[in-house]
Amino acid sequence: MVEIPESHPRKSSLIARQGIVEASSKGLLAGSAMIAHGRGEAFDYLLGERTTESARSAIREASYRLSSSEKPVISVNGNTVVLAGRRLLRLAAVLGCAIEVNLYYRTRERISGLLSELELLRDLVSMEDPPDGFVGDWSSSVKKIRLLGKNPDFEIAGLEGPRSKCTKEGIGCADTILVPLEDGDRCEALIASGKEVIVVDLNPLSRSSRNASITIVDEVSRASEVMLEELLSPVERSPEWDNSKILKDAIREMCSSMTRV
Ligand code: PTJ
Repeated sequence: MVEIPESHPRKSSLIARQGIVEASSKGLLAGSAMIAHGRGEAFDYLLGERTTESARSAIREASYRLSSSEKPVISVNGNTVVLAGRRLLRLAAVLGCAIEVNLYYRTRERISGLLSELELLRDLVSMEDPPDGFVGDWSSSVKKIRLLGKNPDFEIAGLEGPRSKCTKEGIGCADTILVPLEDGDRCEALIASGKEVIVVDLNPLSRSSRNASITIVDEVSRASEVMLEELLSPVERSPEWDNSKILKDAIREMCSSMTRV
């Protein structure tokens, strides 16, 4: 592992890359994971690698819907576990919900490997300090998080092949799903099956971004940190949610960063 000096202006981006490279060499990621990551980085560069005001309002609305839903679930793929696994476990402990490993390029080995990774992280998170504002027994809330995905017993209607496989206990029965880096087809199918779908995607033009109930145009690990803060503050629902406005705001932010050159 290369030592990255504290003063390096792109330290967090380089650490994220290292994580992706290492996980890839362990066989945890899809073959195209680095391409997806690179695309995300390019959009993030245009956003100024920060959570914009409109992304924060999407995170606030998403927090409201997740905390007021009956059966929320967090769906994770390979890139998401590597970049934001620890932070999403903290979210799951606060929400009292399960995390399901659900892959686009599904193999039994990757599912097992990613679940083992999450089990390790769950042990570490259970020993961390609780987030500010959390009430209850942190360690037992973390240890209780169900990690699903190994034994799929349900199919997402309208999708063919291995990517339709999921568990009834998790995605199958959920009313609200947080799905970072989602595939466009699956996002459409989940929406069509009546679920609220909250997507985190740095690309405001992707089909997932355009189809989701709420789109958080932000980097997944950053967005997860902000969501934890929002979940632990009193959250309110917007009277009327206009997701297309969020996408337009993100595109405007990106265009204005280019004209500042
Ligand atoms: O682990 P698997 O098998 O489920 O496969 C995962 C990938 C990501 C390889 C697969 O779902 C895929 O090919 O995704 P796409 O179609 O390339 O879409 C990924 C989207 O996520 C793109 O729109 C990227 O801009 C965006 N993205 C990439 N990295 C991040 C991101 N969004 C938020 N945070 C990131 N760190």
